[in-house]
Amino acid sequence: MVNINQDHWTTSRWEQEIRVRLGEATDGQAPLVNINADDTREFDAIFLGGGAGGRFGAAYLRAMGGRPLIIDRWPFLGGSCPHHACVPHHVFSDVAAQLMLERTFSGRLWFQDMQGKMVSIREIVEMFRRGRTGPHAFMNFQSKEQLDLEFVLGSRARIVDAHTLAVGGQIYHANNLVLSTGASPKPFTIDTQGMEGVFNYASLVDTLEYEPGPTVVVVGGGKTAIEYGCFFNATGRRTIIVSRHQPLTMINDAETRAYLLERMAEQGMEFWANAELTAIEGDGRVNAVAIRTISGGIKKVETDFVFLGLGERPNSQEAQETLGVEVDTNGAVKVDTRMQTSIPNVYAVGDLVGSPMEMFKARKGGMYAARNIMGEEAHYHFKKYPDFMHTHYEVCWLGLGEEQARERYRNVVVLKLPPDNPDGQSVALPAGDRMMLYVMMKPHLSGFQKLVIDGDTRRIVGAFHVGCGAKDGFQYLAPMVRNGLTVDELGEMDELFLNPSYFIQLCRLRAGSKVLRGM
Ligand code: FAD
Ligand code: KPC
Repeated sequence: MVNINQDHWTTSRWEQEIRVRLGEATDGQAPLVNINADDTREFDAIFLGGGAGGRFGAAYLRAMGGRPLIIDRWPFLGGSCPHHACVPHHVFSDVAAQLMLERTFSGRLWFQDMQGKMVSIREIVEMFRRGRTGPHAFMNFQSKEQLDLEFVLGSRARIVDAHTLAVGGQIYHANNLVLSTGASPKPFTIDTQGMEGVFNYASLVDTLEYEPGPTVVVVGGGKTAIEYGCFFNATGRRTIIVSRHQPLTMINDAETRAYLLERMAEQGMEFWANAELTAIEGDGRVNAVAIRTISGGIKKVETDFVFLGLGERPNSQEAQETLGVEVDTNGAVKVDTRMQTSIPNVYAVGDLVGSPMEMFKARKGGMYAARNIMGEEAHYHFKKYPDFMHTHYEVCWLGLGEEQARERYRNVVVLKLPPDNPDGQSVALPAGDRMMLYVMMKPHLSGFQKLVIDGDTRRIVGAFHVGCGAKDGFQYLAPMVRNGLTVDELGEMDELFLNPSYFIQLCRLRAGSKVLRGM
């Protein structure tokens, strides 16, 4: 066992180490141990899994004066997010947005002619695979040098009991255990074992070694399916989304959904809804799939690339078998508002405790577990949250959609851009950052935004944004809306004009009237 506690590696040194370790099989390697031998205290908690939940939980516990230990099978901290989830998803979504711009203005201004041009998926995946060790290295550097965290990395841990873990021949004890082992892609109903050419978000970035052909079939209708589908489409490939239900149901406003679906169709996306992939054909490598369509007939599609976006399943099996923690029907570990499982001194956080599987929930769950372990009584009351996804655009939403608001309030007022009018498609608004070329040359692609208001109380009850750059704003808008933000208060704010979301100025234009009117 090599203890690197007294070494102070730079990010470059970390990157070098991680690259070597990722190139080798994880099991069988000597773990990377960073333990302060001079600290004789018992660990307050072992965090099993050093992803968003484990790392933030450990950092918080340390900040409170406690002693956490993180154990992770990967040679880096940060977990799925930088390795095969949020970070590649954002790389691919950036590529999709950029390529939509290139294709829309193909041959105009300085844009190259993109007619019939297919961009390499493999090159983009390889670029990410090389680049991801940068964020990995920073996570280790920050955790050790700035957050003063102790950890054991690069080797799978085995749960012995509620206070004990075994890693690489060593035993580690702690007063508490925080399970933060995340989730994995859900298996498909069809057995795809040994069939090359079938990918999920993890295997895509870890194993793609060939250039996919001109047709991509994506299975699923959730965020990952649509986001990755838009990326494949933007590379110039025919992209068919096969979903059992209607796509984009997570966006709870019909007009916003319609705007997105129309624009995706314009980019060439094909939605085969109420359909099912029934067979994957090929001798060791996929060459075609069979799809039962909405009409009940079976259609065969030739393809060498199938992407499964079926959602995730919590990695709870080992904790269930060894500790007996209670899980729900989806395999999510059951926790109370203090993040305690059914077993004393065992906590669980992050994707392991079920949906929504989002970074903020994993990180905050870790923080609440830490506070409780450190003797506070702290309850995580999960609230409605702002959400986002990518198509070729960035899409943000919070609160009630217009239809939901009309069911609840008798006087719903809507402020939106572009406005309803017979030439609606040609209105060059909203006009915001990264959308200005569309504004000038293809106005109907310049985005969509909508504020839903209860006209009687003048309170904002919902907000929707399609375009680019509004995500930051939505983070801060959400708690204000929860606290009763009114049109008048929003109209008082100072906009950084031109800004991606026009909510402030739209509110100011109407706030003067006692009886609110829409626009
Ligand atoms: P993880 O980060 O998965 O950490 C679990 C850790 O446990 C891993 O490091 C693993 O190595 C370790 N582990 C498991 N078992 C063992 C064992 N036996 N021994 C040792 N170590 C073990 N969320 C957002 O908020 N924004 C996004 O843009 C976003 N994009 C996403 C895109 C995709 C494609 C996917 C799939 C998810 C995305 N998410 C996004 C969700 C986000 O990635 C997760 O919510 C988050 O990573 C969960 O963190 P976690 O700590 O619960 O799990
Ligand atoms: C590099 C980066 O910020 C994305 S990965 C974040 C992992 S963690 O900070 O542990 O939630």
